[in-house]
Amino acid sequence: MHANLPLFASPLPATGTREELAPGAWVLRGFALDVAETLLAEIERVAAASPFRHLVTPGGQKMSVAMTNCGEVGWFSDRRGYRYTETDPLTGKPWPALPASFAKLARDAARAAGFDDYAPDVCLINRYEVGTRLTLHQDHDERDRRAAPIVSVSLGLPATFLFGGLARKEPQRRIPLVHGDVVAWGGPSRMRYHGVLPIKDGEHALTGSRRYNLTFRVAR
Ligand code: MD3
Ligand code: FE
Repeated sequence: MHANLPLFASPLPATGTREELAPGAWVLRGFALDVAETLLAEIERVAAASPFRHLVTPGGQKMSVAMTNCGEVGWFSDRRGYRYTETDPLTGKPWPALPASFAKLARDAARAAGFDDYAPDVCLINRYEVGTRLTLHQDHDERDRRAAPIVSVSLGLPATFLFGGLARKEPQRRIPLVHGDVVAWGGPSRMRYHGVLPIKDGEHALTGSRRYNLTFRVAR
């Protein structure tokens, strides 16, 4: 034990720990830390081809999270509804390919959470500024929704993740997520309600005043 360890408890579990929040829902602390700079550089490349944009919900609300995608399809929303598309409606071109570093991280993380041979066909990239939030929702636009897990990677500013139940009204746990944390949600947790509280003001050495989140899915 180091002599200068603080006497107060650390507010977050240490890097390298693995916690099962509920059956099939795993938090892998710091799992993406050593590839974070590579992931951020790839986000820049993806966004140079398919820029971040604020999508409009079917109800006509502009989302405060800015989004783009890479992979065989991409998640999209407008007044006509939520759906996956093969081309980026903004550019008319196919979504940028899933970088090899993304595919490897998603596969390794899924395996660490007990899901073998994970091969996502899409990565939705969310960009949060200070104050940006994501209201409570379920991810139900994927064709094969019960079989494959979702893997999510947090980069940059910290966030408080809301982890609810299978009904919107169930109480939500608050899970702090920091740079490098990975979560994998499959099996009986795949359809749980979830969201992100407004991002607090701050600065991160690699992302400035932003948070990025990668969510890998098997959409079709
Ligand atoms: C729990 N993104 O893009 S990822 C989303 O931090 C989304 O940007 C959040 O929710 C973010 O749809 C949270 C973690 C996540 C994703 C899907 C889940 C958690 C989940 C599905 C079921 C339960
Ligand atoms: Fe979601």
